[in-house]
Amino acid sequence: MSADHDDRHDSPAANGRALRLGIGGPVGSGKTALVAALCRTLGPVLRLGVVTNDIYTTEDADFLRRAGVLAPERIVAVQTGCCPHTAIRDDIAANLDAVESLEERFGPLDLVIVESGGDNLTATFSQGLADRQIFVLDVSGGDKVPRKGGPGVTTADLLVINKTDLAPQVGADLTVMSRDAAAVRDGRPVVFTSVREVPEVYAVAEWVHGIVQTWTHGHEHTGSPAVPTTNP
Ligand SMILES: Nc1nc2c(ncn2[C@@H]2O[C@H](COP(=O)(O)OP(=O)(O)O)[C@@H](O)[C@H]2O)c(=O)[nH]1
Ligand SMILES: [Mg+2]
Repeated sequence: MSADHDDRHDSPAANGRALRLGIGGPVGSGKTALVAALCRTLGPVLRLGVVTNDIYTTEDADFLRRAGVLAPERIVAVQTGCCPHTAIRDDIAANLDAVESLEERFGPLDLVIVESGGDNLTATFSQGLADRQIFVLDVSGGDKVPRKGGPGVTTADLLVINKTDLAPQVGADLTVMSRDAAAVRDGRPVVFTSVREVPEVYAVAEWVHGIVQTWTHGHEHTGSPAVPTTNP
């Protein structure tokens, strides 16, 4: 284990706080499933906190706590009580409070994941809340969705197209989705997942691990503990 690696676990990120990663996308696309998967895969190598957003309930936080993917007190629920996109884009105070309280109580942390309440294709995070964003689409929404674009699809730092296992049932062509996503994303990465079939979500975890390393050290950290990238 390198000296750098020890530093990373004893002190906050070089810029003084954890990377804040927003996960947005339509209701039901698999955001909470992805958060659970990332906690499982990255929990052993990163210090994590999670903030969930629901309109009137704490359903997603409750699900994650029951799943046992992270110490329950590291999962904080924000009840938006309004349009879910408002709470991540316009009036971000409740979410910022939640993120900051996690860092105060459990810091230093490497990564705080903020799951949006789920909305339509237009919801994106304020840059005042999220340093990086993942947008999650769902294959069962149909293969035309990436082509329709929208700010989440086009500008998110990573586009995740989930539920590839359902492609045959809904007649979705993943090649079309891949081509159309590439056409509107100007080189930004796209990853296809089936959280159900491959719950370790290796490619997404590797991408997240990389952005945390860059955030913490200012560059990809070659001595870091590896995230498994291949199926066992
Ligand atoms: N078939 C299939 N179902 C999935 C997959 N990922 C999530 N789901 C299911 O889709 C539903 C919605 O997932 P959830 O994570 O709650 O979506 P969210 O509203 O975006 O947070 C749940 O019943 C999940 O079990 C997947 O890869 N394949
Ligand atoms: Mg959810």
